[in-house]
Amino acid sequence: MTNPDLVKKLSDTIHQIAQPGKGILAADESVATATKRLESVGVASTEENRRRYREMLFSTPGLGEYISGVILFDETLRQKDAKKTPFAEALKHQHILSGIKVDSGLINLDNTDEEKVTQGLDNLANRLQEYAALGACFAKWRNVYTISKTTPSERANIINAHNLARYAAICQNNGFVPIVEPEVLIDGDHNIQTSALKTTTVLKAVFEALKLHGVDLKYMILKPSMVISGKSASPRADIDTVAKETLSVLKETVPKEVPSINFLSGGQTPEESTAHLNRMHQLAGSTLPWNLSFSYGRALQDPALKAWAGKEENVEKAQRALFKRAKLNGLAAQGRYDPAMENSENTDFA
Ligand code: 5MM
Repeated sequence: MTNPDLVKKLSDTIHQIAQPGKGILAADESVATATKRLESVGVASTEENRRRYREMLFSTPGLGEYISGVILFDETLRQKDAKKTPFAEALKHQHILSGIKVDSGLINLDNTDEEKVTQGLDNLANRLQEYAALGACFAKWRNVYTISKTTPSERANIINAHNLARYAAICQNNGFVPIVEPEVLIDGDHNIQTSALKTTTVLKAVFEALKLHGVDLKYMILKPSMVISGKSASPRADIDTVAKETLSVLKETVPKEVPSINFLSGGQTPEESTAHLNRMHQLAGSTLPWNLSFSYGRALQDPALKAWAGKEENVEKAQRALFKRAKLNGLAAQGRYDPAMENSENTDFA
């Protein structure tokens, strides 16, 4: 990366996102996923209800104390709050940067056992120019990998790594910091050692591809899954083991040039994902080469979604629930969380 204007843009964005004690709110659910989430609390997934839900989240007082970036979906980046302020601008008033999900989802990868490949490279540079005009400065692309005896296959691993790296290269050359998200799914009954092995293979392929595609590691964010037992494994590894195994895999695979690692929550409960992040900091102390934080979707939003349930009279309660998770994760990102904090009913707004 030699163009000084691009370098300045990318390093300013990284600097703002990777602030200690702050993380990213992933609110980039596509219409299909947003529909599932809204219907789970009895709300019809109309464009207006999706807008109202996102307005409730983004207008949480003091959110910018613990959240430095929000990832949006295409529809949301084009929407405005009730005062007709575009969401990207409203977030800016909260000192929060706007990001955009640019992948267009998953399809089956031919000649594999229904493994997935992520689509969305077509026309990406042009789309980024439009997203920049709408106020976004970072992007996200998610790959998914399933764990079984035969997966991730070498084919799925390599193809997905190259797509992710091409996306990252296109982003950087258009002034966008890429969030590189290889999600190894929690589904299955595998043990944590299997998760460690498979996650290592995936991350190694991703960093080889990033190198091959000339991606400058200083201007990207890695959004990995934690190394964790499968959802239906019994017994499941405890907090200490998840933290140790995750740190060990990251130290083996992630170059120190990467400025920030922001985990996805991937189906962990809100409390689990906070405790795991916190334990990693407590174990590592100040020895980590990267900022280590969160980019949670469900683990930040679920309590707020349930409290809101589509009703205007619940907005403040819902915002308090989001603020509480943002604050506790902000503390966890510095190793300062204590599970006893979960019991404080009224986590005050800033
Ligand atoms: C793995 O999902 C991402 C992180 O969210 P969690 O912390 O809940 O795991 C999330 O950003 C996801 O990529 C978006 O919700 C978009 O998902 P869809 O399925 O709509 O592409």
